[in-house]
Amino acid sequence: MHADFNCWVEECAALTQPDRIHLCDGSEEENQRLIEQMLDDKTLFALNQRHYPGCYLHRSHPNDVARVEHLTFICSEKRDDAGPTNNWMDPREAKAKVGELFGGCMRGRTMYVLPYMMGPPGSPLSKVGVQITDSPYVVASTRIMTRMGRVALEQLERDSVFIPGLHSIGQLDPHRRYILHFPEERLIWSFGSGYGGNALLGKKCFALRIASVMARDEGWMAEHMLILELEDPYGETVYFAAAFPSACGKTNLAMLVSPLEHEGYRVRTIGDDIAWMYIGEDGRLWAINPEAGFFGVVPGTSMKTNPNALISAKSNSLYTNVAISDDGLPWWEGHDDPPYEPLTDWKGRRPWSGEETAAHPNSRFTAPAKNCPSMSPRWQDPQGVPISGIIFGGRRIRTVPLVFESFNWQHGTFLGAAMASRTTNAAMGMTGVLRHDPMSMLPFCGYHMGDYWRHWLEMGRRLPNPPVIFHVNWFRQDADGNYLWPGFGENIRALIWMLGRIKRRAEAKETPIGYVPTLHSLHLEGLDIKPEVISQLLHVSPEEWHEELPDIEEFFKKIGSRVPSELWNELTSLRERLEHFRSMYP
Ligand code: SAT
Ligand code: MN
Repeated sequence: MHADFNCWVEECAALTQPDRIHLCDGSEEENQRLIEQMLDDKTLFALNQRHYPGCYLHRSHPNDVARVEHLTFICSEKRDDAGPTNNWMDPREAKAKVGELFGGCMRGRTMYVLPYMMGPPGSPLSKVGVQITDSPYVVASTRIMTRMGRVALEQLERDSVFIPGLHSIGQLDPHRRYILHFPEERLIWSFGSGYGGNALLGKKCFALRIASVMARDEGWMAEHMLILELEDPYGETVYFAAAFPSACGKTNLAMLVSPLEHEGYRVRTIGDDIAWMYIGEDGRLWAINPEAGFFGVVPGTSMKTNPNALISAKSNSLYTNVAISDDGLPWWEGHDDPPYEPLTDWKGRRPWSGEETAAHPNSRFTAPAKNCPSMSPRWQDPQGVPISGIIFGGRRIRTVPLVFESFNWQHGTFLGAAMASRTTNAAMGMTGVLRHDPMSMLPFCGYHMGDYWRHWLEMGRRLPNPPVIFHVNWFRQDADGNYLWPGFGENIRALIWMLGRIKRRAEAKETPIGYVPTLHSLHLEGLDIKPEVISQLLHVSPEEWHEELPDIEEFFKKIGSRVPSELWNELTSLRERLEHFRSMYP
């Protein structure tokens, strides 16, 4: 093994003073031993092994149920390089302050060393991480979410480069909780939380925050995007990458069950959360899914909304913070069955009183991707898949049509930069408030947002054959607050229109915001929806869009002087197009 690896382990051991060190090989036996141990100390509870073989419930500390954006820091040398959307801490100060918390924190505990690989073996984009942790739950989760153990060690032997990450659950004290990223050093420190997004360092910390910095420096992209394959009736496939904020349906879209399968339209999954993308020799953008599992939101998941997710989590999966029946069946709000009786709620209270939700709103399943019936045969292709369309979306109740197409890459980048969404339970804090979430990367971009946008524009200039950029909104409501669009499987109708645009056969109407489907260009056969509703869904109101402008302007001003002039120009052009439209159709 390379010296750096040993240095890293020794350095962490010297700091945290564990009683034992265990280097994880990722094997079945090792996993079984850990599970036994967690069952003994009640970190895990077995689910009904007949219906859910190899599945377990974990109850987190009740104050440790989501990402903590206010405790997440980018510790770049210069404050300005973290930008106004990130919390910043001076790297030396961070190391002193949090180093003190790490000091001796693993006394009496085992320190696990997890070599893991992000990306399929043999991919030019795959990268190794080595996470140190004192949480067996994190070990078991990382084994599902990444390629952990032997493959990663082999890769390390060939090429000693890895991203180090140090994690301890500490005392799970929210006042002693820090998620730190050192972008120049490519280092991650996470203290005081066992929750996925804070503790599975391969995911948001490495594959997005650190990787976004590496991608900027090396000329590729690390994005908060699902990747899906759409097959059409001619058997041709195209690939989309889609960015939606956390808990806005990325997993559902990636695993969509087509209501038009009899016609030959079908969706398959490549990934549900993160895309690493590079420019291929053919001048197209190619994407891999760096992960090997799903960390999905449980509530609302049912045979109706996402059967593939349910099937994925039927075996060898972890459930965190769901409710459970006496015979070990998991239950959550939005389950196909009515609540089992008696039910034990996510905090372990039996019977569930019904005062609070039985499952935590951000309860999660951690499931191996290979369990998922909709995985594409190409999901582990080392070259990745060529992306023909990029989709941005969020939760918007008004203003934003069901689907529209940007005029070009620069305009599409502007759409991504200006996007906003209502907040969800995936992070601690207020839910349901509209906030800007550019490219759904607000909590995940490891550097200055203005520079990130510049990188997007730069990538576009370097792509002879760029994907077409679209924007969607499944969440538009009527005046009474009813959703206008059925969503879920029917979202394929928007995908089919996008495919038609890529293949230059679908019609569109040019509007000030971009190309919007004409009524008849959407494939709506078999869908019981009134033409008036479709018109409402596709409506572009210049007044409503005009009201967005000050907001976008204010957001760009907040990002400051590093906003590329191209995006300011796009804002000006949008304003002019809206005004022109209003003067023509007063
Ligand atoms: O909680 S995670 O950060 O892992 C998932 C998400 O919020 O997107
Ligand atoms: Mn996510």
